[in-house]
Amino acid sequence: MSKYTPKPEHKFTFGLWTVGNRGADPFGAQVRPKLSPVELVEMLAEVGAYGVNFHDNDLVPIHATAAERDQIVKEFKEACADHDIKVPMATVNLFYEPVFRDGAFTANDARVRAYAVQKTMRAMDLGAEFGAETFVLWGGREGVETDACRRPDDAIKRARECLNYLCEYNLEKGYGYKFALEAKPNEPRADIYFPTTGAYLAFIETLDHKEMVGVNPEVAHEQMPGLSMMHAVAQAWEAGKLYHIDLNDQYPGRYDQDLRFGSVSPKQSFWLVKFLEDVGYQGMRHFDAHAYRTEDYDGVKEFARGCMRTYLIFKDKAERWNNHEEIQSILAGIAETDAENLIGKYGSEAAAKLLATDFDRHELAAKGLNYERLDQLTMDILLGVD
Ligand code: GLT
Ligand code: MN
Ligand code: MN
Repeated sequence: MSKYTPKPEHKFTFGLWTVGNRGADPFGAQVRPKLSPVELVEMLAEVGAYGVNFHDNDLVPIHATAAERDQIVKEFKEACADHDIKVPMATVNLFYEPVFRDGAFTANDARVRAYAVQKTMRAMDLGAEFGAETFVLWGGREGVETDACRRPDDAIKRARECLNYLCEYNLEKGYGYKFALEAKPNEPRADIYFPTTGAYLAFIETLDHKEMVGVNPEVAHEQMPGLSMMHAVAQAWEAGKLYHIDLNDQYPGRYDQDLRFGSVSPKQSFWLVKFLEDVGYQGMRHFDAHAYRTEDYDGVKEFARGCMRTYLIFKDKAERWNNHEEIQSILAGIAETDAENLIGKYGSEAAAKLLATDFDRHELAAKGLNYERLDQLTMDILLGVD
């Protein structure tokens, strides 16, 4: 067993919609045959994943009768148990059906908003049957093509009303879910509300049960507009709000590509993995990506294995980075030692002392920082020559 072999403790998960993606895009039809949820669980077990996540309708078709639903749930539970595959996260599809063409929680028609809340409550019931602890909400349709349709602050108020309602339902049912809100700037809408993880972090503070709600940042969604995923993740982590993460890859400035983790931006992916490992993130490492349209299901397995392998390679390299003598000595040289004395907590005396201090800005600016060397040492590790 190589050190890059996935193990349950790595908490690698995939959505049914990821390995089950059939390669359709806006310009072309599906290229892979449909696999059932049970077959997908078998595949995930084969490649060594820890868990599987699903939208309500990935598992139970929207037109299923109550009896069909129960049968599907029973079979899927058995498959998960037989293959030791967990269901750590559940979510709800509020974007596919035509009824959500104007949004779900933010739609102008109050009946659509109510239907969206009802559908979410039922999806929460479904996830709870599998012991899911995180409930992701991605508002893909919560946006506009034209701002003539509503004031964006009304959309925010409506989203808050729905979230508050769902938190109460969570409490009343005793489900113990943590909600994880997933941002995306655009696609499928021209503009989506709450376009970044930072926007959601600010919104969460305005909720009735903010302790129950965090974020689910996705690499592709931060990198589409050219932002740093790692910085978004760090802010979420520092705020105690990193409840889930969607790992994949993306060329900036393009449509949402959901490419294999690490396949486009290995350096940024390395910093991301290093961050998660350094801070001791205990949550799921969920790959929200899919295989190229060129692939058959062997290619899909290659894709899934590749996501996990790349994560583990970066984890290994992060350890190497942390134990690298020269890197550590450069870091020690740039570490701040006496910030406490210089700034510390505000007080009249301390402020007077600070105002009276002489700083030699030329001397401060003259000190080389050695970041070029630091970065090249990082590159050497990443390129496998150190
Ligand atoms: C959809 C989207 C993803 C979300 C999923 C959860 S659905 O595939 O592109 O980013 O995480 O709703
Ligand atoms: Mn995406
Ligand atoms: Mn996602």
